[in-house]
Amino acid sequence: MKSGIVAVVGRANAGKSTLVNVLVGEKVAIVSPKPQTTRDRIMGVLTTDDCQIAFIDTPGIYKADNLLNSVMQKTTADSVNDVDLVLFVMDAHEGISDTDKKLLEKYVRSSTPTVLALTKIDIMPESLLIAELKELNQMDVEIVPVSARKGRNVKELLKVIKERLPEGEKLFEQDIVSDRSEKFMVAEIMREKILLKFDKEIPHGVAIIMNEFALLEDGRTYRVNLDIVCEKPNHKAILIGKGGKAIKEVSTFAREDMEKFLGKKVFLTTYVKIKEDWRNSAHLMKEYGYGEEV
Ligand SMILES: Nc1nc2c(ncn2[C@@H]2O[C@H](COP(=O)(O)OP(=O)(O)O)[C@@H](O)[C@H]2O)c(=O)[nH]1
Ligand SMILES: [Mg+2]
Repeated sequence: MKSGIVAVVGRANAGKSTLVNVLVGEKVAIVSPKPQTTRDRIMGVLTTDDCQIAFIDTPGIYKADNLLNSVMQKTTADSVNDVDLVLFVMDAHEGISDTDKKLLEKYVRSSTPTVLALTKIDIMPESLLIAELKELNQMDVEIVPVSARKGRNVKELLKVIKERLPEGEKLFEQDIVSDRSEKFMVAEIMREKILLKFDKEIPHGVAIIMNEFALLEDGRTYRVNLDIVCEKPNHKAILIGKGGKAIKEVSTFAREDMEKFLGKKVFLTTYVKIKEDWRNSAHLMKEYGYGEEV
């Protein structure tokens, strides 16, 4: 059987997490239209009759402007060491820049096999895709155009990846789909809804702290109590909204998705707190679980 570890890299917002979720067949990473949605390295595992592939979703590549971002960059860089294959994801509908090409070249020249996924083909004209394929033609890399959102050509991509992986035994148990706990995903779902609802700096300055994540005795209900940590008093005011309207709305969305994810009822309580400039505090970041192996 084929077995291996695949690092998923590319620019922020390229569509890496969406693609990993589709490849694995379950939601292992949260997705939003904003860059820097993924803060940690998250592993999603696909096990079939003839292969086991562990995809490592990464925060992606961009310029770091605070300590949290630098830690995320290091996470991305570390992830490509000791893997069997690099899956480079490019947002094809955005167009391909020289920077993209240079970055890709770096991976292509390395000793690790690299596959390029050109994604978001559902929202671009075919003529642009053809032009891009032509432009990338001289590079020594297998290119697979896909749409993660529509599930187009994902099977083909999987086939190309599989062909390039070594023969080996399973590294993980059959039924493992992620290296993250349910508690972690529930916190991430809260963060995803905040990313979807609020703009600009607010969601990027938010961390979620889980105070309680417990299955009640009835076996059907989780009690979830969490803090939404933000950076400034005016952020707190916006997060809560007039008469608590905003936080109520976002909590309802989060609860519904948590219930779907856990397959149980969720009793969710949230509290908004301020920790000024936590993204530049090594000790607070550690407390919130960033930059450390889990
Ligand atoms: N139309 C379209 N949008 C996509 C596709 N893949 C991802 N997106 C969107 O692109 C945005 C960024 O996706 P995400 O997976 O979070 O990107 P990441 O930062 O690389 O992990 C989200 O709004 C996604 O819904 C796709 O195949 N087609
Ligand atoms: Mg992501």
